Amino acid sequence: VRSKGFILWFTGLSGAGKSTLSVEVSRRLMPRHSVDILDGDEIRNFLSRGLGFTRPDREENIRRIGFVARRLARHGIAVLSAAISPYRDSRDEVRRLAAEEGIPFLEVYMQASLEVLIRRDVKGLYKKALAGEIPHFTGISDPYEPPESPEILILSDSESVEMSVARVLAVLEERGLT
Ligand code: GGZ
Repeated sequence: VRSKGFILWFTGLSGAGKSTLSVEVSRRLMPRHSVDILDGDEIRNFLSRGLGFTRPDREENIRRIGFVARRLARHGIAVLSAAISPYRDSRDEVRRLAAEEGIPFLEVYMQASLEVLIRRDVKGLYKKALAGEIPHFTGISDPYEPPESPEILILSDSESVEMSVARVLAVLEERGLT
């Protein structure tokens, strides 16, 4: 039988590890699933070109990602979305629409302290944001609303990627999705 589609929705601040974890999880799913990653960066270059970071633009971005994610999941694809998706209402709307269609939706909250993100600052974005050079930067000059009851909570400050991957896969297995 063909495996069932689902949506794994990663959410969290820039640098919290959404892209890394989604890539590693997708590698592990690949042998048994068709997998697609909808990554913030890539989506903004193609599907959401021209959208910025105001609340309405972020909401529109998430609406589009949610739309594509549901389409793909309906066709049996394991969809991994990796966008900051800072607004609870936007995420809950994707969740609601997925539920209406019977598509399993699992929110993965990549929790990371700002302190650690600022210290790591892999792309130098926090430094710029703190200097006021990036307006509406999530966590610095723009809000992030953490999920209240994510299916999976990743403590990205303290957990290894391998451990996070194992925990995501364990939840998928529990739900009969692997
Ligand atoms: C947050 C920003 C911003 C602002 C540019 N705020 O870590 P990155 O660099 O590679 O990924 C971030 C990405 C965020 O886009 P998303 O589509 O994930 O955001 S949302 O879900 O809120 O629509 C970051 C970069 O773009 N970036 N400006 N102001 N992140």
